[in-house]
Amino acid sequence: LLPLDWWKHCVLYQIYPRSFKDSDGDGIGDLKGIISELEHFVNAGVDAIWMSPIFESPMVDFGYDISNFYKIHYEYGTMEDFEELLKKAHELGIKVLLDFVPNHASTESEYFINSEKRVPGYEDYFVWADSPGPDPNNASVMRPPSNWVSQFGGSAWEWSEARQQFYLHQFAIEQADFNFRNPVVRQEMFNIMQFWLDKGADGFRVDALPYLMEANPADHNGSYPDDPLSGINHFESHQLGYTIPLYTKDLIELYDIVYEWREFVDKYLEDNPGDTRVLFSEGYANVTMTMLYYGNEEGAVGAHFPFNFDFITDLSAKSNARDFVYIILRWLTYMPHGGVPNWVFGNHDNNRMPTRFRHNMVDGLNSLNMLLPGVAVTYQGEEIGMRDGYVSWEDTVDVEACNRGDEDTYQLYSRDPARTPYHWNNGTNAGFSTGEKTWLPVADDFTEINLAKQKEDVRSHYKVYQALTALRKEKTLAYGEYDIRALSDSTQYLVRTLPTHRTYVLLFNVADTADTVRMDRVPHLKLPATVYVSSVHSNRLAGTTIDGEEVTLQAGEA
Ligand code: ISL
Repeated sequence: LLPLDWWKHCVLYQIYPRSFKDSDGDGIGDLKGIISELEHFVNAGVDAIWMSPIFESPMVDFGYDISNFYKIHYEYGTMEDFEELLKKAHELGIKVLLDFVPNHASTESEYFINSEKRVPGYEDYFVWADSPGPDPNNASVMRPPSNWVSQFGGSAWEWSEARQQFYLHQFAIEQADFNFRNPVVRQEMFNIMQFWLDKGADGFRVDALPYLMEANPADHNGSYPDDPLSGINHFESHQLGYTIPLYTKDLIELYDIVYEWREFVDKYLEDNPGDTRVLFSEGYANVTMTMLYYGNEEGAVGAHFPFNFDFITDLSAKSNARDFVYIILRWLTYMPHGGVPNWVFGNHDNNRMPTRFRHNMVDGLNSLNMLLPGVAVTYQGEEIGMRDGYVSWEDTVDVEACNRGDEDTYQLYSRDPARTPYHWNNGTNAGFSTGEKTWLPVADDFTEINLAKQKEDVRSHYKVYQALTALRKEKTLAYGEYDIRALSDSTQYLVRTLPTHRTYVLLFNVADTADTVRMDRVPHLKLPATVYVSSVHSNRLAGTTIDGEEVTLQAGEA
């Protein structure tokens, strides 16, 4: 067995820097805070971290609106802090990935300011378009080029008085979409990646890829075509298989750009030998379009992997064991030959895992994550079972919630509940900050759910998590075959086998009632079997054995 390349079986942990750890008491997390807690990753068994954007930003979309791609945001620290973080993480054997946001830039960026003024070289940096004319009902308002709607609500076109044209923004008004048909923009993206790779970053999570390109007016009589289904929301689009909208998402041309980026990082590695630098791509799309990020049938290679959001979009507390098996096998079935799978249970854009599923499923879900083949992704807090925080309308800061919501509906859209500060302990602000006020309120269950307590408790989500990451070092889990099936509507098994090595079996009851299953239906299982890890509320302790024809699993037990 040849050693696996570092990223192929790593535990990847997403840090949301604003909410991880505040070192200076301003109520906002920062790089020094992350540096002070690097040991957490070693203790938890994490191999790599990716940080949501840490670059200069007016913070309309909390860092996803970048005004300078080459600078660290002042609230987060300095370039020296970043260099120190990188050095210390690397000393501890932890890889560091950055968030690369190629689709758009802040309207406060030099790029945009220059483009709006038509400074030579910048004229076509963004997607600019003329208006078809003034609104017939209100001559002072210009009509937008098309009916396209932004992801955050409202028209995706914004009028620029200065330039007397509209610019496209598929997200907030302050996030202008780059024009990827312009070779100067394509080159600048290489420059940005090169800059951070030269600093020593191990790779990138690449943001919002499905939106990279839009229909070309040249193919539509010189104008941007109206989209019959523009503005359909994310959830509705998903119901319809994510094939819409037609002209602003999943355009086939965008994949070539991803393949170019892969060539670029591979070339970078050739010129700068060392450990593999990676690209992990972000995008919600149907399975066929998602798989194209890995590469295509013609042999082009893309991202090292696209994030697998199926546990977020296709499974919930309502799913039964057959749904789980079906959705897991879908990814593994559609994945191209040689692809590395990955499993994501939450992120800063979606409700937290224990809230979307059930609290009693935390350990079972973490077990699936860790025992399935490939990369296990953890969003900060999942290792201790953090739940959504309550954020009142007054405290709501998420641009999507503010744009689309009002006091009655904001909770349908708000991403703030998944972004509340990390629970380190039961002290002031859960140990996140010594400040008076934190940028988002700390969830009030922090006295019950926090890292310090879970380190002390004899059994806790954190200890289960630690045991699981330790178990991943076993060769069977890194190299072994998998077999996954439903034993009943409630319970699934996952078996991992490797010749001459120990076999591992996960049993997971996803229902909210107990379930009894027959052991002779689990292939490769030899009784008595030793329990290595079991959920916090299980009656079975590590080291005990299972030896009987039937096993009863409590609700949510693994
Ligand atoms: O969040 C979504 C569904 O839950 C997506 O539609 C999401 O908006 C899309 O995948 C892009 O998200 C990323 O880029 C956005 C930023 O607001 C998100 O935080 C980021 O993850 C714009 O940069």
